[in-house]
Amino acid sequence: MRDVLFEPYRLNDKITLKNRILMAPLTRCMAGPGLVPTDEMAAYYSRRADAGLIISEATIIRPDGQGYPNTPGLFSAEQILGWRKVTDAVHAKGGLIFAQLWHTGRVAHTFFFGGEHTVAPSAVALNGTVPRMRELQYETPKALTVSEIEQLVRDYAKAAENAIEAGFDGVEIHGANAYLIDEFLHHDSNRRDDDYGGSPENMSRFPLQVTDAVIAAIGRERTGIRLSPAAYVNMATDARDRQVFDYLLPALEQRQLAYVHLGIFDDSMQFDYLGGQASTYLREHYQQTLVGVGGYDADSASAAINAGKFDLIAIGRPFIANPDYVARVRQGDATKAYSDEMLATLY
Ligand code: FNR
Ligand code: 8K6
Repeated sequence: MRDVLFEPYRLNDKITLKNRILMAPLTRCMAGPGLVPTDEMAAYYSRRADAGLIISEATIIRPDGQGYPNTPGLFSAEQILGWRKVTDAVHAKGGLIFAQLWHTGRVAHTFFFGGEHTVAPSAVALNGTVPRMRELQYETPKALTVSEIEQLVRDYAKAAENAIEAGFDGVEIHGANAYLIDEFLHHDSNRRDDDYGGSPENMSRFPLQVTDAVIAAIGRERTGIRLSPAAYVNMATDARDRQVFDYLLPALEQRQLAYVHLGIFDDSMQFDYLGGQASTYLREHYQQTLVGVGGYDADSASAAINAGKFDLIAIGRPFIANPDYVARVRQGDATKAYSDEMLATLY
């Protein structure tokens, strides 16, 4: 039954994966000064190069996108050179790697970039404090002007070009987990009454503009997107959000992306307003390549793929615990259990 995981999978004319196991994007907060990827990061990713596709840890597109310490960037020449070492190391072992492009929106903090304010669709603050830096209270963001939104679209496209220059095989737009793009897609964080808010079409406008700009920069074959139709973290639930994703998913389907990737920690969660699991909802509205994630092991992932629930599986925490995750599953060996203490080192 697990055999399905080891079948090659053709994403499109340009990219074929050697198996269906993706390494999920995993923030590790281990970049060096200047948010430059390190040699240790290159070694860490290359140890996992037998994944069908590695998605990098979320990587900020510009300074005011930073919401956690030492997260890598893709906006300076030094960062591009640092990533080049990572992509070279992964390619040398026959792997493929996409960069996850990130702006944290209102989950950013001026502490990290020394600016005057954070930015978001609307001036609605997140309640709470930055994880592991409990003294930092989230700030009320400045609502973006239309010209600032247009600049952000250009900045995503530039980061995508930088990713290709750094040797990445493509990019995943981080449109999930209550960060900037997702903030446009939910009523809790988007209270705008202009062309970017108030209706499913308007709330989808910025995510689609970013997608189109990235496609124009690097091609649809090299562009994926991660989405969280369920507001499950850093966001209040609003049943009207469902209509936004009902509109967005067919619009993304028309663009024939490399894939759509669910963003969630536990895909067994049920959401009334989505009619059940988030992955089931996505499959009902999106027929092209879909990546599932969230609490799966090799058996449950194979079963879900065989049942047509999604086409590829992303594995997160087990990949932190087991650099040789793919080999272990292939051989039927036991995998080591993940624990949070493992985040302290980059093995
Ligand atoms: C994550 N996750 C995550 N998601 C994302 O889109 N970008 C990111 O940078 C991160 N970073 C991150 C760090 C850590 C330490 C964890 C545990 C998780 C979410 C991750 O990609 C995945 O969706 C979840 O971990 C659920 O999958 P698993 O771990 O159950 O296989
Ligand atoms: C909530 C969904 C978004 C997922 C991003 C989570 C960010 C996790 C931060 C991980 C922190 C790792 C800290 C490592 C400590 C290093 C100590 C030397």
